[in-house]
Amino acid sequence: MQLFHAPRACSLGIRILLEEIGVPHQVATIDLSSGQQRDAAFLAVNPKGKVPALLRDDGTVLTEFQAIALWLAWRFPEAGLVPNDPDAAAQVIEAMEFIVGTVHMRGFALALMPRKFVSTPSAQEELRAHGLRVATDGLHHVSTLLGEAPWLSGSRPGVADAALFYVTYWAKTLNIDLPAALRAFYNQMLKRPSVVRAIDASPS
Ligand SMILES: N[C@@H](CCC(=O)N[C@@H](CS)C(=O)NCC(=O)O)C(=O)O
Repeated sequence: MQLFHAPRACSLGIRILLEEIGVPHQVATIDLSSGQQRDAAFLAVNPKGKVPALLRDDGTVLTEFQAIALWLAWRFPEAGLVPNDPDAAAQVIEAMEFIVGTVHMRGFALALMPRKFVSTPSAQEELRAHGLRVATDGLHHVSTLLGEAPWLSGSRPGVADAALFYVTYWAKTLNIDLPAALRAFYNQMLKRPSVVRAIDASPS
């Protein structure tokens, strides 16, 4: 398998899942800052011009964080990345969808790159502030979902935790004050060999 990944991007979460599973894989680094995601070679892999994209051993490509994360969880059930019980699994998927669909796409995406959406400096500032509010409120919501538990996905970090890690990683870079439960989560994740390998192996 080959993961198309960009340093510090949401594909970091998929990289962590591949490391948690321990499956051999290659990583192709896409330089988003130079616009490599719009090069013909990458658009041939993912016409949407986004990471993560996962080239599987049968030659097919899977895109979208949640689809890739769940495919990995189901393809490698021994890794325990999603609960077997349908009710517990649905709750984990609900949390992952909220983190990716809302905290990332409607929060951090606007806070980090307002110029992609509006052109004037004042509109960009307004959008940045709005994105930060959505991201911060969303992180507080996820913190209540986590409560006293160490992980969102069950007895070990799984699909929702991989998503939570990359948004808390972004929160740290923006100096957002994390709720205590998320600070504890983040610090525990940083101790995991999978996370150390995924971060260290990412050129910055
Ligand atoms: N809905 C997609 C979003 C992926 C996404 O937004 N990826 C960003 C990096 S975090 C990207 O590739 N951005 C490049 C661009 O938009 O040009 C998913 O869940 O995988």
